[in-house]
Amino acid sequence: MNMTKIDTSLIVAQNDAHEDALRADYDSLGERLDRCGIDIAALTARAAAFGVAVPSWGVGTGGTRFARFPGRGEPRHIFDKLDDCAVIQQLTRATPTVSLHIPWDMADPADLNAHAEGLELGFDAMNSNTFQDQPGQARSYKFGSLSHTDAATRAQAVAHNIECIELGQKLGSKALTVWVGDGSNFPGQSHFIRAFDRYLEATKEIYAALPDDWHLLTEHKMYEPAFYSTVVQDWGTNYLIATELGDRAKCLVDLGHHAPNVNIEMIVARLIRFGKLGGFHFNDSKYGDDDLDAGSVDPYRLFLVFNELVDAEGTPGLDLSHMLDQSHNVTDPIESLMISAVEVQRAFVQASLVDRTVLSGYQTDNDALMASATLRAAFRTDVEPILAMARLQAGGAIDPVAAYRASGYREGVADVRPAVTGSGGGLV
Ligand SMILES: [Mn+2]
Repeated sequence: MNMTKIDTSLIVAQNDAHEDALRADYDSLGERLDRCGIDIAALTARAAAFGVAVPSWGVGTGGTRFARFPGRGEPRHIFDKLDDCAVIQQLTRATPTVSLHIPWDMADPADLNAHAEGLELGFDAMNSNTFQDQPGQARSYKFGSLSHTDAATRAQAVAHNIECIELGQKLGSKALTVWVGDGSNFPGQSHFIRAFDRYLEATKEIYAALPDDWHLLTEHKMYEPAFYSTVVQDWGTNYLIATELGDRAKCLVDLGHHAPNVNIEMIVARLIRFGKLGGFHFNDSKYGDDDLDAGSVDPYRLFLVFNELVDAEGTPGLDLSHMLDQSHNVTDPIESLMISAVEVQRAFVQASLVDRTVLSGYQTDNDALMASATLRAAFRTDVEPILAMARLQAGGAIDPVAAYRASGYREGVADVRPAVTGSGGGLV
């Protein structure tokens, strides 16, 4: 059964209106790339094979700590969320998997599998939640979880993470992402060494429960919700954690979780070099952990990150989980996630255009100007015809947002999904 959420004939009709122009643009770009020795068909196949996971929490409207303005037809539960994720995949063909957040998405694994299978979706990394208290929870995370001073609270957080692994095993997931909000708001509130030791001890218990073919992805974040110190605050601490735990422990890089102006692509290269890069949460930011749409503020930085990833292709053991992690406050989440998935895919394809032999020569010769120009030449190349052709060939939409708007999907679900004012935001 293929439960397509958008009528296939509508997508075909939409594509028919754009196809002639696309083929002309594609042929023109193909000729240009051919002169550089690049086969556009091979590049299109690379684009088609690329995927980034949609976070289940992303399809709901986010909020800030000031307010939350609900959108129309917001998903009521994980099955609605999966439906929305299926729309994104159907139109972009770049998001074949969904990353679940527990307990927000807790449901019978058989029901989750059946629903996802019907939508032709898979499950990516599981995300645990020990940064807020859940109804009926015995112990509070107000003062931390895996690093809490109270052993029983740490044990509760460990048990929750193991529960996430066990559910994920039934869904075909292969990774657990752990982000904790643990930290302190005042100098002196927390003993840095003891808090980190408690975190390591607890996380080792989770690692011990990790299946052999899984990764444990730890995610660092400089600040928030704690504003003076954070237990897992930067990539250095994250690297120490992954090294202490073992080979299957890797670092997850959320693009918004660094100090302003930090050279993230260099962090990526360092982690690759030492076998500890595990994956990404893609988003963009201007000031802090803004969770804006990927590539919306600094597309060149996104390109430079992918420049490192493409350069490192073939590195033994490099097996990355790509996920979006955004909060949508003023846009339709489905539209934002479609655009963001395509932007991440675009950075990947642009980075694939870099002539690495030529670049390496400029680096050896210390030709800074031409080395930089080599990267910019790739970044400036408009690869939209490649992305659109990959979508068309896979049954997606040449223009995903236009097709989505023409489908009336949001209006349709708004009729059956009552407005909500609560539910989780998107701060992770
Ligand atoms: Mn994140």
